[in-house]
Amino acid sequence: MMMVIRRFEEEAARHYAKGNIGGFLHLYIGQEAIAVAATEVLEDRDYIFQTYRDHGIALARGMPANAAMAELFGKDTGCSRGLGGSMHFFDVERGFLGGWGIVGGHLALAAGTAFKSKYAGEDRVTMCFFGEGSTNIGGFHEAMSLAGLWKLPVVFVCENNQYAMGTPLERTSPLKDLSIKAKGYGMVGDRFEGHDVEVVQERIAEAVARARAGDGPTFVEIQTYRFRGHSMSDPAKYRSRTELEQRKQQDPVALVRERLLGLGVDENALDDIDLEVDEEIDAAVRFADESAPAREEVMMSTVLAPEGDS
Ligand SMILES: Cc1ncc(C[n+]2csc(CCOP(=O)(O)OP(=O)(O)O)c2C)c(N)n1
Repeated sequence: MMMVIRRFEEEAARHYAKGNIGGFLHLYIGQEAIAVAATEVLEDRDYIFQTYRDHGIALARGMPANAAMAELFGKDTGCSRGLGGSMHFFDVERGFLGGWGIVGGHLALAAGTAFKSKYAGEDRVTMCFFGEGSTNIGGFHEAMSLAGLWKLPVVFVCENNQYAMGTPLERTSPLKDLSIKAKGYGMVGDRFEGHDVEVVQERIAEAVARARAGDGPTFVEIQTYRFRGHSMSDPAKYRSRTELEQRKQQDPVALVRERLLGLGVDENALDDIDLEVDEEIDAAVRFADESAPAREEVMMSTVLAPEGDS
């Protein structure tokens, strides 16, 4: 799955450059271990929220690559009927509730679904992903405060990839360890590195178990790094080549390959998986390319209330 995400996004970048994808495109390359491990410990009935950097989590949650690529291409067969594009993936069936563009805004929505689950007595956990930039936004405070007070079944996952657009964390936060913030909201905090998929899975499972047992929310800070710019229009000049190269030494996808080889898995078997992934993504591009564009009547039906409705 980490390879699916990696190849999906490399191909998305290529088609963005070719002009086949419009709007914004924020890549998740380098952060894949988090999406795969975190969604692995959730049940199908659980809810997930993510920012605009949403392709990885959506794919890990089971969204078909076809529907994801078609959305990027602005096609009617896309997961949001081609109306949302990269930042607004949505898949109600899989409990993937977006794809949100307002930094910190969706944390309150996550507290909302968690409140609903608790109120209705449903065994559902909400997992909400966001960047470290969100932790300075008013919405973060509101959501964390109510979640802590009402012991809501939610896991707040801060993917600290070190930069909010071009601004490093030390220029926006007096804290290096963001997980300390959890204490102020009466919830458990955790903090760990995000490049090892097994570590992420083990640690995030603890937070999910806590929420499911009715023991309240957790704020998890996962330290990670994005290998590409903030979005496709960002050449990322605010960081050095050396820093980037050092971080790439901890490429989560390469680490898994190394580990599997170390365990005696046949290299050809891994190459076969890579080939299968290539085929899946190539097929998704063909599907997106050949699909019909987003339809005006669908767009109008989601923007305007039918005539006569008040
Ligand atoms: C309320 C709000 N302010 C500003 C922006 C512009 N903006 C988009 S992404 C971003 C940086 C967010 O960084 P972070 O939360 O660390 O997430 P990352 O992009 O690193 O995943 C900003 C400031 C926005 N979308 N919403």
